[in-house]
Amino acid sequence: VRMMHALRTGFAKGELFVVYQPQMDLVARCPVGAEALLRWQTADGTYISPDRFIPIAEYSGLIIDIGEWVLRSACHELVRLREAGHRQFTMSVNVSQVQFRHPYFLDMLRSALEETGAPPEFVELEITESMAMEEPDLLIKMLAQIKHTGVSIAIDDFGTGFSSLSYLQRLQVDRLKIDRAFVTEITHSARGSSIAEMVIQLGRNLGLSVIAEGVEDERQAEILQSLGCPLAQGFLFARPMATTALYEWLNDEA
Ligand code: G
Ligand code: G
Ligand code: MN
Ligand code: NA
Repeated sequence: VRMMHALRTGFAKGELFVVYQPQMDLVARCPVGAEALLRWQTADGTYISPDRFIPIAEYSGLIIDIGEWVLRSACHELVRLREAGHRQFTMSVNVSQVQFRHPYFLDMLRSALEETGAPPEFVELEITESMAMEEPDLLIKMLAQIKHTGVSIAIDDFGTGFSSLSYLQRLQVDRLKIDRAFVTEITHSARGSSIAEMVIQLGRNLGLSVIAEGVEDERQAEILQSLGCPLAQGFLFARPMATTALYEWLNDEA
């Protein structure tokens, strides 16, 4: 309850901010997009992890306003990036289950796009695999309506749930994100790459984009590339960054 109050006032006081982690084309080794990630630094300088405060934002309902603000911030940043010449750049935004079920989610999405001028075809929403498995009928309907706005959908933490392949085929999603745990395993054992390999193959068979997350070293990147994984994200390439750092990083990459 105390953290809920602190989060509410912290959000009002502007203690929350969004950082952006670049996503890379593994072959060309160039940035093609970014994931927006929420951060909270309290007035006394303490960082609180989203793993701790997002659940609180969810059960208190604060996630509705916070999530809308994250989406708008990310859309706004996408527009700025395009103005700076990054015209093929995509922007991914995490969406919580609570937001997704909210009756005004689609209206919120449409007005965020309209009011920021962000082109929907460069905006992606990340839903988790566990979300994808609850209430399939609602989900299928929602995904169809989101598709209609032009925004694409990625399944985050893919491989950690147990969605069946036939179910996945029915979902209108565009991208699978290989969970960090499976990327870490790649170099840890002889069969360590089997899940990553399976997801990459699955993506190819279903015509979906695939991105590996949590890539921390060159060996992981090389193996992923050799397995045909087109995209990657992780500390090897860049950490999540505030916008000024992101622009500097992009200039250095160019
Ligand atoms: O960035 P970091 O690894 O600390 O994020 C921890 C978790 O918080 C991740 O699972 C990430 O998806 C989630 N997260 C980060 N930003 C957001 C956000 O804006 N909305 C939601 N719903 N989850 C987020
Ligand atoms: O669940 P989700 O994929 O949204 O979480 C993304 C989180 O993973 C971000 O909070 C980010 O800080 C973290 N992250 C991104 N790249 C790496 C990495 O290479 N290693 C580790 N350990 N964490 C990472
Ligand atoms: Mn994510
Ligand atoms: Na993830």
